[in-house]
Amino acid sequence: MGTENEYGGDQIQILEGLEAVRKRPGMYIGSTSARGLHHLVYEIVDNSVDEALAGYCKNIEVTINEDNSITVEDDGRGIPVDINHKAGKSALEVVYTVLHAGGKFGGGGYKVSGGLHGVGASVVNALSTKLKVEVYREGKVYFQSYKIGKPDEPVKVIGECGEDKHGTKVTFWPDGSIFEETVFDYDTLKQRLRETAFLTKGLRIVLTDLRENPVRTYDFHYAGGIKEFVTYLNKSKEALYPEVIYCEGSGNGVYVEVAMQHNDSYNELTLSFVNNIITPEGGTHLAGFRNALTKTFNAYARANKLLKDNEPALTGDDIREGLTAIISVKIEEPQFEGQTKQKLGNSEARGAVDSIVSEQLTYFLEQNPTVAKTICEKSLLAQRAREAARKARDLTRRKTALEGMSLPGKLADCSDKDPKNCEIFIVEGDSAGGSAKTARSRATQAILPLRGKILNVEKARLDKIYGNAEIKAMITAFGTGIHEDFDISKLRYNKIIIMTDADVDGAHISTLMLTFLYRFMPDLIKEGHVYLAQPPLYKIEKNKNVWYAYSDDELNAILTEIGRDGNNKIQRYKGLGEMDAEQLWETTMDPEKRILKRVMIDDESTSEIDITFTTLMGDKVEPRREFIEENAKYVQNLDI
Ligand code: 0RA
Repeated sequence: MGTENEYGGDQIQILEGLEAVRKRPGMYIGSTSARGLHHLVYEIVDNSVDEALAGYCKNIEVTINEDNSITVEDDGRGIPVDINHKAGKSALEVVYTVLHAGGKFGGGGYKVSGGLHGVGASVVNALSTKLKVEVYREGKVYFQSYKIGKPDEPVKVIGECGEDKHGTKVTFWPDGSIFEETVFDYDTLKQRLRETAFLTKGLRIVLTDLRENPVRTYDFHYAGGIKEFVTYLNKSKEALYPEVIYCEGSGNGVYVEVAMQHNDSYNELTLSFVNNIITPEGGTHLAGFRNALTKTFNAYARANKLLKDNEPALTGDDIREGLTAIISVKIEEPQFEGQTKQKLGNSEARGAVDSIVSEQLTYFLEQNPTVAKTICEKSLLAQRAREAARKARDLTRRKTALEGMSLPGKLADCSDKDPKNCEIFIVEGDSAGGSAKTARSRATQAILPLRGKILNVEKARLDKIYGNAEIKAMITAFGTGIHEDFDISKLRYNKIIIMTDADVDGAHISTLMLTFLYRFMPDLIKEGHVYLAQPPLYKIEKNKNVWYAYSDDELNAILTEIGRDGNNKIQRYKGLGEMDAEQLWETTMDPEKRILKRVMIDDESTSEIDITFTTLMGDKVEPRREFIEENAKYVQNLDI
């Protein structure tokens, strides 16, 4: 260094900027958990995606190196290296050291980095112990390296490359004193990079993990963009027609792309994006889409006598039953609203999406009358089921109003009426339910035994779901209602604990339960109220001492400690029913001793979660077999 700038005002500002990032990393990347760690990669990749959106970059390679550093290389124009006169230093250095410098060069175009955390390269640099960048431009290789965001030297030329080579290569080492964890997860990156590739038609993204032997690698490249995204999301479902409906156009300065296809399930999966950033809470673009869809299908159905004049209009819910859709808009200055800034606010997006979808969907339906008829018929069935479900629900509501809150007969409720202190165990089978009722702490623990397997909501329509006794029992016990009636402030228990046998059947029942909760009361999961109990797998006895082991590893550790002589009596628990009330309390229910696993979902993972549930619970066998084979290595103790 040793330039005059070192002590100049700019330099001091930069150091203050980096210091601010390191003091409050959460403000810049959301958190310092594994999620924040992975955000570093997305920040760097998003810069390269911007270059792709500008039309200059076709390939991005993301590599997890053996030492757990990350390298991102693109074949864009290369970050400019010439001296930026205002700053008195290389533009490259400015990009990596000045907060919010991204977007200052070039100008124009849509920027991915305008998004939720889109804070850019300087933040990644500030949160890395080391960062190196190489730029390939005009036959030269430029280089700069940094430690905790501070350049080691000015940008210099370190070699030559072919005249036609161009691009940027960055490697960074996340700072272990900032992040709770510094190990990158291949599957997390894979999922997000796949999504990015779907959203950027034609861009190739290659992910490689050099930590594994053999090396793992995945190549994402979708010429069809979001059309292929819809096909991917529907892969474990039965599509109702072969075409993916696609609308594209620009209006009000908004570039709009929509892709959609119905499947034979009863769930809607609509994902909306702004500048490649997912908007979990939707916003104006989603509102415009929904309006166009409802309007267009009703007009078509009426005009073609699929819906008679005296019949009520189809609702948006009817038309969206079984719909998988992607809405992707690009805007120069997106405005994010709502508490978590996950909702698009730009009003011009509503009109743009509405008019482009209305016009192109109307044309599509006219050109494809068979598809149009299939969708209208499905919507009419949904309308009838919804009507039947409404009647069933009104009946329950009226009953509740007349008789007051009538709790299910099988529920052994707790005496404390303050939900904060209360928990409910959903227990597999009447016999385990009996032990649990004896074992529990009556004041705060309620027990609801369920008989056998609950209904698979993935394969049932609303009216049937409302008629199911086990499901009704849960709904009334929880107190929240479901769907549009759902009100979390009425929740009667702070913890909902699913307690099943530690075997395949138990795992199946837990999955059915989670499917129900995810589809009908997702906020219970999102707000952290849902838990899985962990009953022990083994009981070990020796000289009147007792140990419990919750995994095979733990069993081995205990045996090593107490000695593997013939005097141990080891018991393998096949089910909750084999434990007496006292054992069940000690091992699984006592808040002081038990292990609970909290079920968590991430707003950004909606598509993978949906795929997991439909793969596990839907009709198609082949995707399920593949899923189980792929994941089998992560599952221990499935059964003995
Ligand atoms: C602005 C202008 C130019 C390139 C870039 C930005 C650029 C930034 C990044 C970040 C990661 N990869 C990138 N690739 C390119 C080029 C301006 C010019 O060549 O005239």
